[in-house]
Amino acid sequence: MADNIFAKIIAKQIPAQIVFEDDRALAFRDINPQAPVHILVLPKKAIANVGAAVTGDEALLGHLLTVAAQIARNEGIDSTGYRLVVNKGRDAGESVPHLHVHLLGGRSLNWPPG
Ligand code: DGP
Repeated sequence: MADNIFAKIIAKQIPAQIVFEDDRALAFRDINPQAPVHILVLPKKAIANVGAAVTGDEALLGHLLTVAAQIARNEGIDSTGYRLVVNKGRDAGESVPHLHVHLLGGRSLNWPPG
């Protein structure tokens, strides 16, 4: 198992506010929310970042988006809108080496991002 904080959350070794789980994905509230709704959607498979995804991961990557959309409906932000963000590497501010999709909503979000 990869030794990072998200791998430990997936393994239930450390707690998180989980909002969704199935055999392929886990979603939980971000510890440092940047919006009223800020949820991270992860594959259970250890993929370090989007650049490390390989042929065969396509369905899993698509699953993360449909899970995020379902969570947005559950959170009541589908009609007002939301943003999905995947940070990759230093310039994007990626801080945890396990692929994760940020689901942000519940307020008006600036564009372009900083
Ligand atoms: P990124 O910068 O894209 O790698 O985003 C990592 C996010 O993970 C950041 O918004 C804070 C969140 N985070 C880091 N450690 C923890 C943790 O232990 N628990 C939870 N729930 N979120 C965490």
